[in-house]
Amino acid sequence: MAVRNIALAVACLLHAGVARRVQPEIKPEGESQQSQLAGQVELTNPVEKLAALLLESNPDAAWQARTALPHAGLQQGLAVNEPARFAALGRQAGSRQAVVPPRTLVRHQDVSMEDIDTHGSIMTLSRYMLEQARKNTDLQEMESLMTSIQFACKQIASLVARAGIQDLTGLQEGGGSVNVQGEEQKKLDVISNTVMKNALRYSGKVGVVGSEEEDAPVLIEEAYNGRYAAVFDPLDGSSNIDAAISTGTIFGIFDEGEDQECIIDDMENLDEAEMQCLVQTLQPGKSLVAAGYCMYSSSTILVMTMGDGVNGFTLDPQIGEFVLTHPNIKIPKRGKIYSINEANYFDWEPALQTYVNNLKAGKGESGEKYSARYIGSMVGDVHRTLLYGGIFGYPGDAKNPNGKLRLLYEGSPMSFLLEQAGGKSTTGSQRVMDIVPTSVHQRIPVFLGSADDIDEVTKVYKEAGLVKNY
Ligand code: AFP
Repeated sequence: MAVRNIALAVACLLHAGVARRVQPEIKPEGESQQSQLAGQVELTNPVEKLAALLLESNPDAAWQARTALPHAGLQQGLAVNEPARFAALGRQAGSRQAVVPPRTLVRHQDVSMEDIDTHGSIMTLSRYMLEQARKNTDLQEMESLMTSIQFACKQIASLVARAGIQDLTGLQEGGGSVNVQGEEQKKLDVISNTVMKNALRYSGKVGVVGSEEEDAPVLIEEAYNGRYAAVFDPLDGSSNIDAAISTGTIFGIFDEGEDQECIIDDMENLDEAEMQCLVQTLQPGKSLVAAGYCMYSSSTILVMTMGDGVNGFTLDPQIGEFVLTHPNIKIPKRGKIYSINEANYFDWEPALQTYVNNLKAGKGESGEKYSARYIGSMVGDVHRTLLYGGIFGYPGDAKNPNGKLRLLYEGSPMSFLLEQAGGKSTTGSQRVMDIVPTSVHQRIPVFLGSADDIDEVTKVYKEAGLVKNY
């Protein structure tokens, strides 16, 4: 903790511009660095004094403080100043070696001002949204909404990361808590739903939310009511949570405009007409104005589209911000991976069985032998598909003719993203984005991925006469 405070103090002073960096000239090998530096030191400003004191009182802490600093420029500032402080304090050259392990020594020539400036101009999600809103004033409300969504993602990421420590694994109420779809709720399903719902509510931009964990759409009270309708799955893949495997939040945003209004007397006891009104606010995927997911994995990644391409932002835990790491994602036109729960093989249509067998044997259209990858968390499987290409699917089968995935908060938002990245999405015979929802938790079969892979599976369905409209 003390080290962190020291680091912060030094960082603040450096950041405030009080640091005058000593630029030691690096002389040929063999010449004492201490002698190079001694003549250049003036302990005149606060940061130099602070650094000198720090090194004098606790060289180890100073070293740790430097390594704890998140900013490369600041690290460099200390690294450059360290030898100077030692020289000024009359220490021996050998003691510098003891404090600064050579493997991590940052030499000032290695980091240019351009590098430091680049760090200063990181494209965070907040900045990205601000810039979009500046270019297009229609997006100003979306900017506020995305601020709330990214905040919820950070909260859920933190909960997921600490689930094993904070007793957040396992079933809600020790078991027996079941959502409207008959699925047992995990503790984190319920908490994540509240986090997401509150974030959307207090954004003041959302009028109605539809969630996997809510029986019916929830109308936001008038004080916070806004123009958008939001649909989400707060913690998709939560059956993986106890094993610390990837999970994610999926969201989609519809623009309802100011006109659509449902008058609800009692949210707890909706009558049929009120229910219909709320359901009507939920639309086909092609009406989405934004969609995305947050993936909680080895890193937390937020991937989103507002209908003009797909961008991915990685949460930098050192600064607590989502940083643009995957600009303008484009899915490969054809992949070599299929991602499908093959345990359902014997319930599939024979045409689908043949299609997958062909992929495995290298007898599909591409002639390539495919690899299988399946996490069982749609967000993780779709994220990999987006980056590497191939096909992800949860088809209908003999037991579940409509498959498992939900149209509103899984199929549609993911299809929007995939299409925006140059991929495609189908039920096998119908574009997912065209399907008008008939209920909040409607299930549909989904195949999504590389354009050529989806064209191939669509052809298989067509040739087998497997045509169905949802
Ligand atoms: P859970 O949220 O219950 O873990 O379900 C995850 C999911 O909805 C989706 O993320 C997966 O792609 C799919 O179900 C996995 O289903 P199977 O376990 O039947 O393969």
